Amino acid sequence: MATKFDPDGGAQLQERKEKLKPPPMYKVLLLNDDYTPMEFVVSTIQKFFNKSREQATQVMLKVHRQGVGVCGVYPKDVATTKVDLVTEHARAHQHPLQCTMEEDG
Ligand code: TYC
Repeated sequence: MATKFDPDGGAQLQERKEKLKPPPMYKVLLLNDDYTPMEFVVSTIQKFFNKSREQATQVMLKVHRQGVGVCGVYPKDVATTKVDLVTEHARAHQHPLQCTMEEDG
């Protein structure tokens, strides 16, 4: 409805809202390797991705069998921090586990 204070009845606001996209989300991925112990991968997924032991085991087995698996999907800054923390944790324990991220969708 057009009024003295809003002559176009909110049309400009509506236009801007329609162009606003939600921020892109990023998948955090684990990659398989031949050396990192399965137990270390499971405990790492539990620790950094807030998963139960059962959920973490499923993700670990998927990575082990298929080469890659998704641990979670997050905004870019959160995903970047998770990749850095997991990589640091793996290196601190001298495992070659690789964690990376890619845009979702
Ligand atoms: N393939 C490893 C092994 O047999 C286990 C493993 C699973 C390593 C997942 C990395 O992201 C990984 N010990």
